[in-house]
Amino acid sequence: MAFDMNSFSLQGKVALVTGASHGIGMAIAEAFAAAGAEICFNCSNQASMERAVEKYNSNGIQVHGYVCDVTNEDQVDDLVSRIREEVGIIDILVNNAGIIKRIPMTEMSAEEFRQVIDVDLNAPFICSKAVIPGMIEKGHGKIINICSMMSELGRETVSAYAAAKGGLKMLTRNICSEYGKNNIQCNGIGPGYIATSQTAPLRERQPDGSRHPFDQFIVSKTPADRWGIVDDLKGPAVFLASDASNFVNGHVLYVDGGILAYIGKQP
Ligand code: NAP
Ligand code: GCO
Repeated sequence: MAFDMNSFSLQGKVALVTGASHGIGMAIAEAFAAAGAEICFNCSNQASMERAVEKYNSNGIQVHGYVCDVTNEDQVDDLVSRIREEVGIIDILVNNAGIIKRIPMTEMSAEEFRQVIDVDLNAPFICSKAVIPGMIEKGHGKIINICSMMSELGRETVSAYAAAKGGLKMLTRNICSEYGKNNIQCNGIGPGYIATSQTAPLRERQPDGSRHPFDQFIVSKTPADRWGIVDDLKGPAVFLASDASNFVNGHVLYVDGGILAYIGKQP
């Protein structure tokens, strides 16, 4: 059968990208809009949401912006209901909202650990659980979980984040296992080290003007010889949100410039 490039189109689809007030989420939402989707996004506060709507609009993108704490099940259920009334049943969910706390494990409080697990793992469960019934009703759905290098690797100070992102990889596989029969595909995207506000502390110039040691370390570990940028995630996200990936399920697509494949430059 001749390949139809329209299989990459998101025309007529309703997408919810959580935490898309900036960074990776905003880039994915922009890509989905370019592919024809109707864009809904949420973030944690009104000011951030309003700034983001202005930014989308300045780029010619109409969006539906909402304030919703993804860790609060009642707020998420209300969000999904509102979107259904105002826009339509959600076809594509991207669980992107996330936080990180870089604290040595023995100095991290249990509450701080729980906060990271809550946003980075419990919230994707809550949001996925809220949208799956509508996807079953429509006969199709796409869930994309934004995982991480830390779904595969650990490093000092990110115990909560790695535990959450490792769990998110397995939640991805479980949603695939449980709802694949309903024509719902659940995959992950594992960004490498991407230049956003979340990683800004790892790229800060030193007092003497030199590059942050971690910045140099990451570039040395990346075959692409650079940090990723949010635009690097656009194509993979559209692919996993589109009909072009209807037989791809339970997979984590690493968009990392090759870090996971590479032992690292000889010192
Ligand atoms: P970011 O710039 O810190 O943005 C995080 C987003 O999540 C913001 O929109 C924030 O909303 C939202 N958010 C946080 N807590 C929330 C909550 N409780 N309810 C609703 N929204 C909430 O992060 P990023 O670098 O773009 O990362 C986005 C995702 O990619 C995260 O899951 C992160 O773990 C993952 N990731 C990032 C990298 C990287 O190198 N940057 C690599 C791999 C994976 P506000 O604007 O209201 O704060
Ligand atoms: C860190 C970074 C990473 C990135 C990303 C890598 O402190 O190691 O924040 O965790 O955010 O998750 O894929």
